[in-house]
Order: sequence, then structure tokens, then C-alpha cells
Amino acid sequence: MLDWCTREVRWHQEHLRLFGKIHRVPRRIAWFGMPGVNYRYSGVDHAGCGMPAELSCLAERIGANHVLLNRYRDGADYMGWHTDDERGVQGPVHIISLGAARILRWRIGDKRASVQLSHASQLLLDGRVPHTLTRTRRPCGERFSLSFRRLNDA
Ligand SMILES: O=C(O)CCC(=O)C(=O)O
Repeated sequence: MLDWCTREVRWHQEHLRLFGKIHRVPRRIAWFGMPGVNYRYSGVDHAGCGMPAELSCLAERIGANHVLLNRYRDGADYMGWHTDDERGVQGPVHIISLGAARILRWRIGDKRASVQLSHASQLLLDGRVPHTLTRTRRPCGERFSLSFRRLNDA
């Protein structure tokens, strides 16, 4: 799967508009979903055009119909604080990690916690919980995350 992510997946550099300014998203992304399934976040559509064979077995077992892939090229790539409770998301998000280990932090009320996501680990996350994949200054190889979701069909 790591090899497939590195060699076969077509990665995109996304840009988001925040308070009228265009920002480069600090990671690369790709997505796959069943036709008719759209994951919209930060005002951008990520519509499904089919699930590749490499993901379909896992997606079926998890009960997901959409997968967002993130590519963190090194420790400078990250994902800021956010929730995954957009309209149409059903159940938890399943995050599978590949490659370098990175820290995911979350907060519930005033309580904060973190976990190291190592290669081939799976994390189930309640999408209402704010979380972040932080930057790191220590030397760090490439990491991929595959986040599987069940979304309402269009
Ligand atoms: O890369 C990660 O593990 C975090 C992924 C994530 O938060 C998301 O896809 O919403």
C-alpha cells in the first residue's frame, strides 16, 4: 500500500481561501469515493469517481464509501486543528497510517491528549473531536494517512 501511495496515486496541491486570502494547503491530497458520493470540506468538493482495487477491500470492511489520502512529505507538512463533522458524515473516521510515525493531538473540553500514529496503525476518531497532525522539527520521513468515511449519497 505504501508503494502504491508513493508510485501510483495522483497527488494534488490544494489551495484554500481563508478570510479572502488564498493559502497553500501544507500537504498533498488525493481522494477516492463511490460515484455520487461527495465529501465537501472547507468549501471544496471532493467528489467520488470510483474506488480503486487497492482500497475497495478495506473500504468495504470498514463500511466506508469515501477515502481522503494525505501525503506529509516531511515534518514541515501538517494538518491544522479541525473537526470532521461535516454534513453527511456518518459514524467515526478510520485513519490508517503508513510510513513515518507522527503525533496526532486532540482536545475534549479543556482536556488534551495525543497519540503517536505509527506505520500500519489504525485510529478510530469521532469526527466531532477537534484534532491536529502537528509539525515537527526533528528529522522525519514521509507519511501517508488514509481516512475512510461513510458519507450520505447525493
Ligand atoms: O493525517 C492524519 O492522520 C490526520 C487526518 C485527518 O485528520 C483527516 O483526514 O481529517
